[in-house]
Amino acid sequence: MTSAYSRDYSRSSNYRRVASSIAILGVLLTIFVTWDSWFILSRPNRLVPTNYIYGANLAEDSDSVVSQEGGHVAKPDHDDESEVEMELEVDASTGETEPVRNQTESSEGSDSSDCDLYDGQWYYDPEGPLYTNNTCPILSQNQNCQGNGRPDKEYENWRWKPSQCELPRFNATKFLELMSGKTITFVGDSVARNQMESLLCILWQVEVPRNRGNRRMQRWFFKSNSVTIIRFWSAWLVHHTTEPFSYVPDGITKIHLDVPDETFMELTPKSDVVVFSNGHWFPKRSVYLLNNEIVGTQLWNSPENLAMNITSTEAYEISTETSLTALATHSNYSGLTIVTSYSPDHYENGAWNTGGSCTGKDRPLFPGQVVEHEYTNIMHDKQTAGFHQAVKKRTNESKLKLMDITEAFKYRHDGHPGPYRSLDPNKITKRDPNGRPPPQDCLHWCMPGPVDTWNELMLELIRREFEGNQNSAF
Ligand SMILES: *[C@@H]1O[C@H](CO)[C@@H](O)[C@H](O)[C@H]1NC(C)=O
Ligand SMILES: *[C@@H]1O[C@H](CO)[C@@H](O)[C@H](O)[C@H]1NC(C)=O
Ligand SMILES: *[C@@H]1O[C@H](CO)[C@@H](O)[C@H](O)[C@H]1NC(C)=O
Ligand SMILES: *[C@@H]1O[C@H](CO)[C@@H](O)[C@H](O)[C@H]1NC(C)=O
Ligand SMILES: *[C@@H]1O[C@H](CO)[C@@H](O)[C@H](O)[C@H]1NC(C)=O
Ligand SMILES: CC(=O)N[C@H]1CO[C@H](CO)[C@@H](O)[C@@H]1O
Repeated sequence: MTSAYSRDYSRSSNYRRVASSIAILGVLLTIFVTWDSWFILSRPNRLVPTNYIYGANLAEDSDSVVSQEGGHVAKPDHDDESEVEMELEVDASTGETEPVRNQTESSEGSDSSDCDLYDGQWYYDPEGPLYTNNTCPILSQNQNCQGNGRPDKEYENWRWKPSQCELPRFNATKFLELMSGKTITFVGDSVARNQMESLLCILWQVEVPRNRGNRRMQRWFFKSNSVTIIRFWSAWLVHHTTEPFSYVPDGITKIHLDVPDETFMELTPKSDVVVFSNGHWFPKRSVYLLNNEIVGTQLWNSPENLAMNITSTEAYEISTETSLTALATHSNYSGLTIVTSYSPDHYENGAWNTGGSCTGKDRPLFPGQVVEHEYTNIMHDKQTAGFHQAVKKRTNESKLKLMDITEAFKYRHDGHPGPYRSLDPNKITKRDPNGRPPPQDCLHWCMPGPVDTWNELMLELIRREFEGNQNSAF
């Protein structure tokens, strides 16, 4: 810890570039920079009240984070604020857990090959990002923060340092070699797309892929090593329909929590790596079913369902277990499944449509500054629980890993587009005279930006898995 600290201090002072041959200034600078650039991320206990009713609290902000793929905007269920467009891309990966045959979980090792990647701190890296908005032609305009006029840039430079080991800078050549002849598939909502585009941008710097996509999915092929990257949309990971069911009319989404999404069951078993990322659509209006019976509703009430007890967060747990178990017991799947944990948003002092804002955040939070969001913590815990249940049910040779980014990314309130979510030259980027913030996206991540770290973590998981296998095979 001490050595890492001093090493990174020098990087930070580099960055600060406060020319100081004066000793006293240097000392002051040391104190300042040290304090400024380091965060010790402890893992606070999560307080999850047992009798908390989420639905009511979420009625307002749930839709804010919900959007549809392809730029369509999910309309809020209430009338105001329809101008706020959000696309959601959320990754949920929590904790690195290695399933083992006897269903115990691997402990966190202390050597560098299996150190806890999610316990660490952010530090300023003067080397800068892996690509820029000008060198990646496919990044979504909504996450092209620099291209959309965001004035500050420092958020592109903060990198993640696990306490017990190094997280190497993404090596695109290494990734393509490890994935040689293989397919990696991203499944989830707009946060999954955020991560997939980040990966494409990083790889684009060494090789321009061929676009082999179709209407069902995005698909990119890297010829050098025959690597395929696929992404398709599955916001709940389970079967859903809008057709009338029982007393629930047409148009309301019915989510069958115990039936895996048929599209991903068809497409993912052939993959070598599957990356899941979702969660942000659960606050949307919907009706939950188990065994073809209505067991809960979200933002939709009728006299029949008042006593039902499956909330949006429980629905997340059940659907996570369902979808992961379906892969972990599939007779033809032997891949590596990586679950990106729930991605925290940063609407401060309100929700997306009630004055919540991340405007003007230009650096990560300091230790102790994180304001815990109950919903984020509960979603993380529910997802983690669903993950562990799937681990226990696993029957095939596949591997399940939780990429637990939630805690670390609570510190990155600076990493979102904020008001810089479009090219629109007339967009409002400042608070109005009454102090109300402009419409903004505090959920998705700028590219380049913190989301690139997810792929560095993912590469490390893949490396441990594939290199480990190779070593043990010889
Ligand atoms: C489970 O596996 C671990 C690690 O391989 C081993 O130490 C432990 O004894 C096993 N437990 C049972 C009940 O087999
Ligand atoms: C990239 O960002 C810069 C501002 O940093 C901007 O001038 C440029 O137009 C952007 N390029 C693209 C392709 O968005
Ligand atoms: C990246 O990986 C390649 C292939 O494994 C290796 O030859 C190269 O040295 C690596 N580059 C860096 C900067 O580590
Ligand atoms: C919901 O209620 C049923 C019936 O009372 C009970 O069996 C079930 O455990 C409850 N589920 C949750 C998540 O509370
Ligand atoms: C597994 O693959 C075999 C051979 O291609 C196929 O017949 C079978 O239906 C597959 N099983 C599942 C569950 O998809
Ligand atoms: C290699 C292996 O363990 N395959 C199993 C995967 O799961 C299916 C269904 O549960 C089993 O039939 C396979 O034997």
